[in-house]
Amino acid sequence: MSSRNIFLTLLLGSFKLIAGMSLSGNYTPTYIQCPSNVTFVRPASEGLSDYEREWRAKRTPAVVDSLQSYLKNVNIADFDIDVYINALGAHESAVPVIGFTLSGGGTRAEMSAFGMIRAFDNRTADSVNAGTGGLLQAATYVSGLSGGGTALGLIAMSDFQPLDESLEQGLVNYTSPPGTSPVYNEIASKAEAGFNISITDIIAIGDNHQSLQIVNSSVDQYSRLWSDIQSFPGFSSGLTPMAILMLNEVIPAGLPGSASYNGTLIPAQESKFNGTFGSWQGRANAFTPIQYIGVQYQNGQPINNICVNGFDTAAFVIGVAESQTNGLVGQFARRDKIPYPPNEDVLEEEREEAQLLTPLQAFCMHTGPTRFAQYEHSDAGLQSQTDLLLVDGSEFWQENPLPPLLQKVRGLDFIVVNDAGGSELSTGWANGTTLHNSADMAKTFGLPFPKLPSVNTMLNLNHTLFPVFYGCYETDVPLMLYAADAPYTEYSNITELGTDFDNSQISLLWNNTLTLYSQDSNQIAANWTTCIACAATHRSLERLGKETPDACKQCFDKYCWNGEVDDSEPGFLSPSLILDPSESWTEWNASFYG
Ligand SMILES: *[C@@H]1O[C@H](CO)[C@@H](O)[C@H](O)[C@H]1NC(C)=O
Ligand SMILES: *[C@@H]1O[C@H](CO)[C@@H](O)[C@H](O)[C@H]1NC(C)=O
Ligand SMILES: *[C@@H]1O[C@H](CO)[C@@H](O)[C@H](O)[C@H]1NC(C)=O
Ligand SMILES: *[C@@H]1O[C@H](CO)[C@@H](O)[C@H](O)[C@H]1NC(C)=O
Ligand SMILES: *[C@@H]1O[C@H](CO)[C@@H](O)[C@H](O)[C@H]1NC(C)=O
Ligand SMILES: *[C@@H]1O[C@H](CO)[C@@H](O)[C@H](O)[C@H]1NC(C)=O
Ligand SMILES: *[C@@H]1O[C@H](CO)[C@@H](O)[C@H](O)[C@H]1NC(C)=O
Ligand SMILES: *[C@@H]1O[C@H](CO)[C@@H](O)[C@H](O)[C@H]1NC(C)=O
Ligand SMILES: *[C@@H]1O[C@H](CO)[C@@H](O)[C@H](O)[C@H]1NC(C)=O
Ligand SMILES: *[C@@H]1O[C@H](CO)[C@@H](O)[C@H](O)[C@H]1NC(C)=O
Ligand SMILES: *[C@@H]1O[C@H](CO)[C@@H](O)[C@H](O)[C@H]1NC(C)=O
Ligand SMILES: CC(=O)N[C@H]1CO[C@H](CO)[C@@H](O)[C@@H]1O
Repeated sequence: MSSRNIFLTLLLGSFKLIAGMSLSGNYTPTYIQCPSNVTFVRPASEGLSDYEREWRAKRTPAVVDSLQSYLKNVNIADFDIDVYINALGAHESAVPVIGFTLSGGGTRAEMSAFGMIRAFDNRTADSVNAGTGGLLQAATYVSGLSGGGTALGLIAMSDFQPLDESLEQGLVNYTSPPGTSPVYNEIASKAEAGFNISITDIIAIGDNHQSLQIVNSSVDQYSRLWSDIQSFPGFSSGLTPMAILMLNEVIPAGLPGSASYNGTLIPAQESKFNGTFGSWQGRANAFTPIQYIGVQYQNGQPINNICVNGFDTAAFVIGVAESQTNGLVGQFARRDKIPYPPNEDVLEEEREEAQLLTPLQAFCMHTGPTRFAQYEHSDAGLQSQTDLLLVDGSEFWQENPLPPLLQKVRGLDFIVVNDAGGSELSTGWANGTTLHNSADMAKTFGLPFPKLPSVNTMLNLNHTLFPVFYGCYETDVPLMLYAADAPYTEYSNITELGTDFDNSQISLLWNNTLTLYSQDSNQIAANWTTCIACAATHRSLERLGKETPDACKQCFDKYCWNGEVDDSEPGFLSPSLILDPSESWTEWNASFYG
């Protein structure tokens, strides 16, 4: 993964491999006869799928067990954990539903996303000592988008193996491989089999080859499927959270709903483990099993009963989710909003030389067969399409994959929003704009969202430097912990396209994230980690009709936004290291990369 600076090199020359190479074919889907016992498309209006409901029934008792040990470690004063845990045993519907969202933002967001998962993992001794470890084990959902989706892909495909182990085993590997690599055979083979090839495939193969390995196994990483996750021991027994990727869809040019010649981007498709692919709102309003997304359906059925197996390789699915992060050719989907990148001519030449039939625009996003043609529950425009165009989840001026976790049918009580987008301020720090974008989208779709302060207020009250809670004093919305990436022990505003980090640099960046989430083991903010536990259990206690513990009331007073407004013009955010303000960015930069 993360070999982004070699992207162009690999792109040029890649398709020349098509002629005369021996093709391994592992990444290539194959045509099969459709299984007869599958419901190919189901309407979103049916609510959670049977599978998700069954999985939740397995996850819930594991969440209760995990909460018990997490709460014992955190210790909320004068709160009887055993009484609470017993109450949950008797009232399953009161068990808190906790989720994490991992933002986009390229390599920098990947580092932050890994650091966040690690910071809440009870298998990370530092995190347990700092008072945050264990919340991951109590979480039900993790969603990711773009860079955060890449990180989540690795994590989920390892069945939530502890990240320190993945780092040690070389799965988290940010060392650029030398020169061009022969893996492009894989793409050529897929093209020869008649599938459209796009930038997504190149990213899939170029970026995801290390992270999808199984250490000491001969299993080919490119043949591993996204849908394999449903059979992993941790996931299938309800011991790890469900991972969800957020993608975006483009309405093809010339079709109803597309306002532009170049296609119109629309949001919030989701693609989640075990399974399903589709959207709750927007246009699909339906879901389809991800195993069978490689062929066109009509009216909810594959045409001529022909299906495709192996289209949903993990590399490819993650590739779609991160297809903007390549930086050089990314953002094509919104080319109607920004100028073409300068290298378009080169791309076009390559495409022609390789005799790819895919038009350039389609080449720049995944163009695949639609599964919603003539499907009565989908939008009329989508029903009339033959292809579905998919792009990076971040390409809708959003960075935080919140929509999947805001769905009322999932009933989220508490969401930790890890925002490492870094594109808002020129220094690479956040000002809250993309969180507002999520709130706007939620409003459009009628999804619950806590009230937010304005961007100016967020900056003036330091909400993007120190994590903060939203929604504590509201009902019917999930409580939200908003944590923008900020410099605690390291200037983590590294470039989105960064590569070539060794393991010790990665560890330093992960430590920055842990320091943020634990507020340096509560040294920066007294009782902070207690407050996370308070927020995680708050809605659950409300459902049980229990009083909010005094310790929680006190910490909410300190760390929840209480409606205070300061809309004055904020100063420019260019913070020093919170733990060591004397170390300038220049000094840090020299020593970190030195
Ligand atoms: C469908 O049938 C196949 C073959 O009998 C079986 O392996 C598979 O689990 C079944 N799938 C479902 C969704 O029941
Ligand atoms: C972490 O949590 C899981 C689930 O509650 C538990 O089984 C496991 O023993 C815990 N591990 C550690 C190291 O605390
Ligand atoms: C990381 O990737 C580089 C380049 O692809 C490779 O040389 C190195 O062996 C990998 N590191 C580990 C620990 O696997
Ligand atoms: C992989 O194999 C090597 C050499 O036998 C061994 O040292 C290492 O522990 C193995 N790694 C894993 C994760 O099994
Ligand atoms: C579509 O992209 C082309 C190429 O950059 C540009 O000339 C054109 O203005 C775009 N169309 C719209 C409607 O934005
Ligand atoms: C490939 O893309 C073109 C549009 O660019 C589309 O017409 C065609 O149906 C696609 N083919 C497949 C196999 O998805
Ligand atoms: C916040 O970021 C957005 C997006 O980059 C920018 O347009 C806006 O001017 C910024 N506002 C402030 C107050 O920093
Ligand atoms: C914001 O943080 C800065 C740096 O830590 C501090 O100097 C300032 O007083 C804080 N402002 C508020 C309103 O907390
Ligand atoms: C991690 O950060 C903490 C501050 O929270 C610091 O005390 C510790 O030395 C750091 N660890 C490493 C390995 O840098
Ligand atoms: C931390 O919480 C404890 C228990 O509620 C309380 O006694 C103490 O005053 C709090 N400390 C601060 C600095 O708020
Ligand atoms: C990172 O942030 C610091 C201030 O916090 C700033 O001085 C530096 O220029 C930023 N680095 C980059 C690459 O933007
Ligand atoms: C929609 C779908 O693929 N559901 C599958 C999820 O995983 C379980 C367990 O492997 C299967 O039984 C379901 O068919």
